[in-house]
Amino acid sequence: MKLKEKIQELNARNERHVHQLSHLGEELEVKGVNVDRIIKDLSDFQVAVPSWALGAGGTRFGRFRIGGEPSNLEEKIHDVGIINDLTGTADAISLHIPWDIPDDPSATKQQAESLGLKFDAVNSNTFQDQPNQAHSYKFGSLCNENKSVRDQAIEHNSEVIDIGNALGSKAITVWLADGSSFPGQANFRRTLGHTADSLAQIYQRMPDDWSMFIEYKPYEPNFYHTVIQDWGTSFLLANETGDRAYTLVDLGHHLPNTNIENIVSTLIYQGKLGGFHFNDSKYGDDDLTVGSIKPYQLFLIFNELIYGMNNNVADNPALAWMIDASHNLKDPIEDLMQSLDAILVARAKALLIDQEKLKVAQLNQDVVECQQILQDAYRTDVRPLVAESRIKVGAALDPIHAYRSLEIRNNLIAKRGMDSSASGL
Ligand code: RM4
Ligand code: MN
Ligand code: MN
Repeated sequence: MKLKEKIQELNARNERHVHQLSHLGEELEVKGVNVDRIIKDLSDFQVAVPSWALGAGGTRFGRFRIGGEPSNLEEKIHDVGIINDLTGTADAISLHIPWDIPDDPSATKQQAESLGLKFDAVNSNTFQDQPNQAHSYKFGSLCNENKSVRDQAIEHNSEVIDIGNALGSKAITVWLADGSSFPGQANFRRTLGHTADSLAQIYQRMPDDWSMFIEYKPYEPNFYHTVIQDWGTSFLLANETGDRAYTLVDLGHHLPNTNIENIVSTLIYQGKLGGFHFNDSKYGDDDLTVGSIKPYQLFLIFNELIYGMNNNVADNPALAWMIDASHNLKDPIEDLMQSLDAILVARAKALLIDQEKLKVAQLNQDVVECQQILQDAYRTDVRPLVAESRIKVGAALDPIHAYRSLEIRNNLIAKRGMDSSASGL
């Protein structure tokens, strides 16, 4: 029996869900909420899974095997197919080059299509040296003072674009580790200038219908200065690079307490928000499960994302959504499904915000009422809506429960063994 059919069998036992949904539906209708519209929005919402997320993640101190890890791209795509069947929320893969280079792009594309998957933004990697590489990125890549190093990094990005193009991707994400660890080591102006020049050259190599997403991060791996340290620097570079260059916001790439929802709002206002990497963090780029630490922040971010796209004065394009987490302790498939669920929960709560009422309260400067409106939405248990959005597209009412009761990890271990390992960090 196919996984989809097994899911249907499990979904058939759903009396509790039916009861919870009708109860919530009645409550929300009294408030004037269009429940079907929200369920449809959630069913349609799709988030890409990066190819590096399917294996056990590691820290610089160690890595612990989970068993049945995918050891090649084909197996990784297969695992994303499992996640998509169970959740109905993950219809795309984001490839990381060179960790996952397809030997035969058309066969890879076909395999993905047969599982209902497509390829989202491709990611380049100039933060590690690869075997037989002529020049080292030890002192930076696109920012490097040495032109040969910059040219090599530009060439790599160009190859990534070619691979992505063969797979049907429409965007490249550039995240740079470039910077310096000691004061005086690098010249800020020159490194930024080199980076701008290099990005412009990569931009030239993109097909006309492609976009470039420029990611920022305040620190790590460099600890003194990062060339693209914040959204302002990314925004500046995106503006200089071209119309199809955008800023990418990764939730973990901010100093503690940064108001990320404010950043999101400003970028959409300028039509420059291109992509979004979901994760959660307590300290830095922790790459933890979405919604595991700051679910209220995620809700506030979704509020701005939804408001921004509903009031899209600057024609911001549809966003590329991706989970960018690392799975050191949990089974990656389970962890990714928890993240996808948290994303839908936050989105559903944000969709409940009565924007008209909020605007009136804001204009009346009724601070208490503004907070009531947000918290009334946030405190609603929307899980029945999220479950229903999955059932509607043939995915599992409860993905984790389905995954466990169908013993999917054990089946993968039986096929791939305990010691298989995936490429990535
Ligand atoms: C970085 C950044 C990038 C991701 C790498 C693996 O911190 O978040 O998006 O490609 O990690
Ligand atoms: Mn990221
Ligand atoms: Mn990161």
